[in-house]
Amino acid sequence: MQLLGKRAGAAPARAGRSSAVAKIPVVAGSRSRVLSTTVMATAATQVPVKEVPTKPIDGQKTGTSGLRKKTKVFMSDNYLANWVQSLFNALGDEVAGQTLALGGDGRYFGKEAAQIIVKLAAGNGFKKIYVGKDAIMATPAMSAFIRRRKAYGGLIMSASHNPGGPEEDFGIKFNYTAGEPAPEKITDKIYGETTSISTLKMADIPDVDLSKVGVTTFGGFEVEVVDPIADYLATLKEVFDFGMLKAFVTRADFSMVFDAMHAVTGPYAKAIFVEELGAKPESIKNGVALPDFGGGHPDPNLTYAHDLVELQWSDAGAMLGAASDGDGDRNMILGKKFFVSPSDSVAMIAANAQACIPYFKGGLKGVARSMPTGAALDRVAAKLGLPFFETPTGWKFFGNLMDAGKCSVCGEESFGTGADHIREKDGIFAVLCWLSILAYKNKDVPVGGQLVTVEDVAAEFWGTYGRNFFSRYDYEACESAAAEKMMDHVRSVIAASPPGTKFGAFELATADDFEYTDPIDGSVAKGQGLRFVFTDGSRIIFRLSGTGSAGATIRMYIEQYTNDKARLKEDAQVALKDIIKVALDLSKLQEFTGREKPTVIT
Ligand code: VG1
Ligand code: CO
Repeated sequence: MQLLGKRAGAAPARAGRSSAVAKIPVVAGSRSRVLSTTVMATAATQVPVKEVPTKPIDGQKTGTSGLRKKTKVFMSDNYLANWVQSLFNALGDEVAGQTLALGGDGRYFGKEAAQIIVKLAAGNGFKKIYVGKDAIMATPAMSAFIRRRKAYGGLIMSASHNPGGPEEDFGIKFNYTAGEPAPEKITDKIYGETTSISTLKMADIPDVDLSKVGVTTFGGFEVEVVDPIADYLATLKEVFDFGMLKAFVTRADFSMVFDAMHAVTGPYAKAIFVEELGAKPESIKNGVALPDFGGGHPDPNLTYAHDLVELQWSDAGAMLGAASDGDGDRNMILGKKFFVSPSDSVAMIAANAQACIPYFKGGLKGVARSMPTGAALDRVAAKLGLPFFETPTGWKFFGNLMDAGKCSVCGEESFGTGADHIREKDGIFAVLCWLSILAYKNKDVPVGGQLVTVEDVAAEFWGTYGRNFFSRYDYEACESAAAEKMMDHVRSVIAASPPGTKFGAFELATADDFEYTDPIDGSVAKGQGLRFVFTDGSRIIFRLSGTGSAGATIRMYIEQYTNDKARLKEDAQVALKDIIKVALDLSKLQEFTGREKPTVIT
């Protein structure tokens, strides 16, 4: 049965499942569950399986990237198990006899969650599960792992850039056969299953020791605990010239600093930047991964990566500064006293890729960015004559383009940069891209000479393409009703504003609620952001975040282009002052939310 259009015929049919069920009411203890047991499991795995009755739980709808809720919610009865079982139900017969991968960003509850998932995987007929040591695997590493090991898919236990710990967030997401975040046709189906779920299929096997690499077998089911770094590193070595990078990183006049924000990339950064490329151990800041990220917010932006920002704006700043998020898919790139906007970063990488990065030496197949992302990448596509795509927010929309060979490099303004070496955004990849660009541009500069800096690379790019000033204002944890009202108001402004309407000095070209038709499979995503596009190319966009776990986060995106040579180095907030005022006025954001200032400005 070809359920979801992938791996047709790859899964052997599930056969001979025994269904001798004996209901055993459990009366003792605090949990008033009714347990059932079956004696046998699938013919494929031959492990004993308990069929545990369960009930649907409200609100298990996947957001922009997986299901995210408060950790305590995830720890409550069957919350995690219901969603994972719903996923397996959605995948149906496809999963029998397949191999699954499992990892996470090491946040609080990950190890316990892993044990639950291992039992569900065995109970649902998978023949094997790979688990990252200590239940850890960064998001891009998981994508690489699925691809290299030809796993059927993988589960990532992470709420990404959201804080972790018992009082904060936990999350889970599923990546499919090409390593890509599950597309909406799967996540919609999972949600449907969560509303009618009645049984969990849990293998009756003991917890597995996840602290040691190795194989444990239960009947025909195998658990292999793996090094979470090795496969990812092997993939990165296929993309970059590690020899050239090492020669550059170890130059006496070069320095870098990477802030892992006490999140999953600590050990990856140590293995890759220090052990492979020879960076000094002290180049890694906050490199010890902690289950609560040291109480911080592991989001690499100018507000939350304050340690790094402070360092880079001091005289002790390194030539390259970088940070990554909870699960290692985001990146922030800084020079000395210089911030590279993520919308620019992806465009600068695309513009330099062919010359500087071996994986791209044949040229790019195409490029893509999410709709709110600044349009610098569009200019690169135009100049290089590349196919260009504008997708909704969220990495899942890039997967089809990459699978179809239409996109090599893509990015989001939200500190997400990636390429088709895997199917996730990739924080360390972005840092290696910048290292490659710097190494290439400095290859003829003698040690002690005038090195080409991050800022020089940006200035060169702006000199060629002009500059798309970009800023995003986040208003975190607003009251949901107020945020909805504001969005309704903005919709009414769009309805009342024909082309030609003046907003301050800006004349409207078009305004709409962004809708995307996937050029590969024709699927349509509606309601992806309210946008105003002005005749000079400036844009204002409003969206509600789909990754929060409580309340509403309003995102306001602002963009304006200039090719006035005198203005290229202007501060973005200064350059965008007028259009930001237009955006705040037209949305009445302050009036609706009571917020004077955003929580985060990028
Ligand atoms: C945010 C970003 C989006 C990104 C998503 C997941 O979503 O805007 O671009 O893909 O987070 O990133 P939203 O719906 O909150 O705006 V991660 O690193 O948290 O998986
Ligand atoms: Co992330």
